[in-house]
Amino acid sequence: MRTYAGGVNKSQPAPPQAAAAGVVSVAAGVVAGELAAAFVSPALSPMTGVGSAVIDAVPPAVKDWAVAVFGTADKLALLVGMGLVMAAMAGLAGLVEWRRRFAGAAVIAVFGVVGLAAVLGRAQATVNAVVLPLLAAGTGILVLHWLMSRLRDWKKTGAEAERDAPERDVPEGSAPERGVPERPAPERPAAGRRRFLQALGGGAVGAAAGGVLAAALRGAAAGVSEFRSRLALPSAASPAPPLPAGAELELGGISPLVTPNRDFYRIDTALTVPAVDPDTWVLKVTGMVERDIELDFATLLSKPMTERHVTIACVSNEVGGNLIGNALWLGWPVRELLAMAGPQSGADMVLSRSTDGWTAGTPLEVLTDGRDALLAVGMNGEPLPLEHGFPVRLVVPGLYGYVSATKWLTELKVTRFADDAGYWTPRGWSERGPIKMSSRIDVPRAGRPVRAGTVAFGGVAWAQHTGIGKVELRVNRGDWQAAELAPGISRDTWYQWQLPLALTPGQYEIQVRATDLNGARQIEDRARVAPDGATGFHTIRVDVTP
Ligand SMILES: Nc1nc2c(c(=O)[nH]1)N[C@H]1C(S)=C(S)[C@@H](COP(=O)(O)O)O[C@H]1N2
Ligand SMILES: [Mo]
Repeated sequence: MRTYAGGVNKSQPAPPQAAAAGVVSVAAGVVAGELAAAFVSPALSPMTGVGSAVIDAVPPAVKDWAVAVFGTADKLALLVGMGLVMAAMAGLAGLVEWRRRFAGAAVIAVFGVVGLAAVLGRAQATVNAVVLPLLAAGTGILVLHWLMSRLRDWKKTGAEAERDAPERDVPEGSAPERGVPERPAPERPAAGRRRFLQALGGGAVGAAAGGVLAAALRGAAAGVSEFRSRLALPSAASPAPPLPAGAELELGGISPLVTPNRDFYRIDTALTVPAVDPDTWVLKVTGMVERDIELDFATLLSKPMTERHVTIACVSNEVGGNLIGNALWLGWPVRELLAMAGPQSGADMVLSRSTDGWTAGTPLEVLTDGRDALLAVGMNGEPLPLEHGFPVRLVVPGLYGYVSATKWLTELKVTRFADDAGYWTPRGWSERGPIKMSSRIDVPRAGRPVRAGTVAFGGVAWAQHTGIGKVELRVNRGDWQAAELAPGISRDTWYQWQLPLALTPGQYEIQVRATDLNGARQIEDRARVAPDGATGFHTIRVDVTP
């Protein structure tokens, strides 16, 4: 009887292999999410997000019970419990997918939504936090689709083989007709089975290997994070002056004067955030120096520390872009370390190197001219976050990050521009990278309509190590109007500005420009970010509605 020609018999119960396919698929998805989190930032782990959400949601009585029963293994118990629930759901996903295509995918999508809800509920919800649960669910669905098609092929060929077997019976003695090619035999069930099991095994081994890698990466980062959270920073011998009154404008939507660490832009080439153990960390000063120096972390912390606000920026920051941030840095002036080493005459560059081999070439002059170029250990009152260079990084007022701000710092080689080049220089970026003066409109947000009347404009302007003297706006290329400029923290930081404008309904083009304390004006001509930083006026279009 051919009741299911070529297909799968839906009335048959789903084979147990379908459940196995579901479990392997979900495992692959979870591992994809965890691995991506381990690379991008452990704080984004979807599993941790869900686990934390469970902990938050559980009533205190249940928490007490869990601690009483499992003691310090309560977190482990939670993870094991989550694993069991997920495995059961995953098996179910496989079984229902067998019955109805996409039904299992829908179950996996529910995992994704739960993960999403968990990460969105946490304080540090960023774009990446949203991407990871989606990546995990997408991977799970793809793997499920792949395994189920192998499983269907196997079960189908099994069915076909049975069905076709009598037809292919050739009467004994009669040789196949010459010249007529034999009909290709349907794949034997054994081959289909082998192919499915290979796929299942491959998926399982891949997920396990990825899981081990993710766990190793997280383990290393966790050890260093633990050290970091216990670390007490020394107080500053030279504390930052208090913020001048009025430096922070009261204008909703403007960038905060000091950028919180969790909002601080992050740029680097590191695929995984380096986990540098401060106990074994040393900073070497080498090259054209009278004395090589090795400085360990405890010695660095014992030095008289300077604390300063410095606004650092990325050369890839577009006009109006957000690859810029202002933080309170704590560190030992790098000029003091260089003075101990004694640079030789002829040296004009310091090639700083990170633990992962990245380098920046900074003019020796800039590091020794008295500005607050720091071997920084603190950022906004905390040890450096791992992403921002823990335990030690360079912060140099006035230079783009790619020629100065080496994170996970491990070596300073005193050398010459003629002999050495930082990482980005041979890749099409300038040897020297002073930050170009620029200004930005933060409010109103570009593209967001505003009500007619008095419209508050505000933003930031920067000309590091020179300082901003004036910020002006113009409407539809009319006359420049001076904005209120808040007192800057120092010439090494950005300044806030604001200007209320009376606008009637219509469409407007608003532009901003800055002038520095030497009277030099921001460059109007547009330049791209490569090779040494963008120029041009930040220009926004504003729709004013009645
Ligand atoms: N080790 C290392 N340090 C680095 C980089 C890098 O790729 N690797 N990028 C630099 C660049 S281009 C910039 S703009 C700043 C950014 O610092 P942040 O991520 O703390 O904002 O770090 C600099 N330090
Ligand atoms: Mo950068």
